[in-house]
Amino acid sequence: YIPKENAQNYDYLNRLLARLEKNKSTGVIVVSTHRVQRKHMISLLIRHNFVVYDCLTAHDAMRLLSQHQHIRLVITDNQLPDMSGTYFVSSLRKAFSKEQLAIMGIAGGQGMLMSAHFIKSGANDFLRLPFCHEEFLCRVMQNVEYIESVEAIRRAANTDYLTGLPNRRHFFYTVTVKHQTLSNSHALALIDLDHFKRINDTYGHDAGDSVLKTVGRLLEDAFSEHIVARFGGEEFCVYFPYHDGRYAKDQLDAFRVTLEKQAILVTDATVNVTCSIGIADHTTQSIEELLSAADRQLYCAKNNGRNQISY
Ligand code: GH3
Ligand code: MG
Ligand code: MG
Ligand code: MG
Repeated sequence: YIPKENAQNYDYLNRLLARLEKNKSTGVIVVSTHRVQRKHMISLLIRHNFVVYDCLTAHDAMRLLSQHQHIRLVITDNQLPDMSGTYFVSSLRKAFSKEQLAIMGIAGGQGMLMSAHFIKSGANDFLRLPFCHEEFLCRVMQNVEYIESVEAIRRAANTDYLTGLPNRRHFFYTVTVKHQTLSNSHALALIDLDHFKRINDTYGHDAGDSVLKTVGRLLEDAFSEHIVARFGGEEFCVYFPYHDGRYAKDQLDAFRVTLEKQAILVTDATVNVTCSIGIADHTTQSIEELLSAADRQLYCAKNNGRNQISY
């Protein structure tokens, strides 16, 4: 729906087109027992490219949410066959925060407090029936865009800007969660590039950056089944949630040889770089303890002449 006053505004139209493209991968659930009103909302959403799920009960909606990752918005009526809309909202909030999933309550009639009830139960928004198309769509877009911008901020906060790998903060978060749910063996490897300062000094900082990107990509390719992160500077980390140090050592030794042989193209030269690796494993240790043990091993690898693993 393009309002007349925006028909000649190309900036607006471009944004709208981009939005319509994004909507193709955005799921919206509509829960209501009112057939006419439900079909009406669904047809508006479909016309705007959303992937729409048509639900009669709160339980149907909950099942869909557990099956599909791309749902960003739930629109719910207040009178559902299995529970009230506000109860449904508070149940959803136990599993999804306001930043993960937007919920919009809808209700008609004289009950002026309905909007407050919905919002107190955890809804992001409320729309009174009967609604006008444009307000409905504006609110839908606004709620979906809110969830997307929180996702974008979260992604940026968890990613290392240079290499695109998870950063130290994200690494700790993922690994701590994994560690709590696992009792099997696990191992951690710290990988530090050798004499990296010389690369910066000889070829310049941009060349150093290219080398870091290449090493990040090589690590990502080699350890895609494990958890790789850039720890800071020229230091990377691989966590093996299901394996011991012996396994990690074999894998990393192969990586060490690959890296040693790899000619890395920078602006007008090719450079070679080696790395030193410290590995630690122990089921009973906390991640912090594991990390300092790996760091001690890394120190040994450096002291013993670099381009080697210490375990
Ligand atoms: P060692 O073998 O003992 O590890 O020597 P090294 O030179 O690798 O270690 P050192 O800690 O002395 O120097 C690390 C260098 O890494 C210094 C710093 O300028 C460089 N560095 C850290 N982060 C970046 C980055 O994001 N980009 C570039 N180009 N260089 C970086
Ligand atoms: Mg150093
Ligand atoms: Mg180094
Ligand atoms: Mg270092």
